[in-house]
Amino acid sequence: MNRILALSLTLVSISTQAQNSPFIMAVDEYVPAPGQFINTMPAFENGDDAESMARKCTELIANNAGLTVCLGAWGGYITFHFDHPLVNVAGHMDLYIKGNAHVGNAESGIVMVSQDVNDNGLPDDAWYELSGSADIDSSNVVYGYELTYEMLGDSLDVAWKDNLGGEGYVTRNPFHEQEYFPTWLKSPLTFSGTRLPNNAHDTSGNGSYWVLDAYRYGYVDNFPNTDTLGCSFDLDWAVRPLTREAVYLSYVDFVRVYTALNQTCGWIGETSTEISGSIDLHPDAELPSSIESISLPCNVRNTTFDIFGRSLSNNLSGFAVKDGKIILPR
Ligand SMILES: [Ca+2]
Ligand SMILES: [Ca+2]
Ligand SMILES: [Ca+2]
Repeated sequence: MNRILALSLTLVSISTQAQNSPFIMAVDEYVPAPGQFINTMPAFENGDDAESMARKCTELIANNAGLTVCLGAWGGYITFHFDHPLVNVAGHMDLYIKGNAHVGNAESGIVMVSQDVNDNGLPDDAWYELSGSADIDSSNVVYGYELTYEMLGDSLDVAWKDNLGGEGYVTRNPFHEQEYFPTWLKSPLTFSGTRLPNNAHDTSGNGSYWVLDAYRYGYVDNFPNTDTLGCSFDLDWAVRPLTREAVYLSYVDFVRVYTALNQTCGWIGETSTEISGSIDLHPDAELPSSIESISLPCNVRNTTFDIFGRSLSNNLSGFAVKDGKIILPR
């Protein structure tokens, strides 16, 4: 074999090994609500703007970096994408998302998904929510919730008012001295979405020990990362945010996570979802060939779930979480 032929064969074998990355490629948007870890996870520095803050989030959570971004109080969100569309494989969970929950500290966030319908590479198309267990288990979920945060001055508690007549503060505490309002964003700051019923209990009776119960399934930062099934999501759960009508999505291009609880737990402060990574559970699945098969509204979900909301057929034994990193099978 001559050297040129050997070289070309090597190139062919490299190109056939090229495959989609299962990890987040980049963060598109980071719009947190106020909170005690805002401006520190990631750190705001003078001159930072929305673009540079999103880039800092990319450095923290893309490519299995395994560090953590804080979304702040209710409504705060992050949007990210992979280097390929995420395919909805029938009968299987499609997406795993890492938070930093431990048992008794569920700071649950809702997942939204979107297709780049106008094909401009930006997350500016219709959004759908992945319906979690509270939609079934509770009559106290608020859909169409809207909340506005207002900065009252530097280093003061941040005021909020909602569309139900409620109001309160994201209160400061002695452990975190920086500004709690996201410095690069303008006040007032309004969010809309779904509000989950409060999950916190002061089990001590004197405010010293708070427990935040996990919901059964379907939320980020709700179970420890080692519970791979509990941290996984099926695109078959997609619904229209207000009507909760099920929508069949054969793939999505963008994923968003937002803090779904509006509660403050004494000295531990406001509840805020954290995210520290995500993986596509089947990065080499084939995209649907027909454009007609995309986003057909329907009223019936195709997959059957058990009482815990888990697909009766799933394929999640292939990876583990160790030292904050996701370990994929060889
Ligand atoms: Ca699926
Ligand atoms: Ca958390
Ligand atoms: Ca778009």
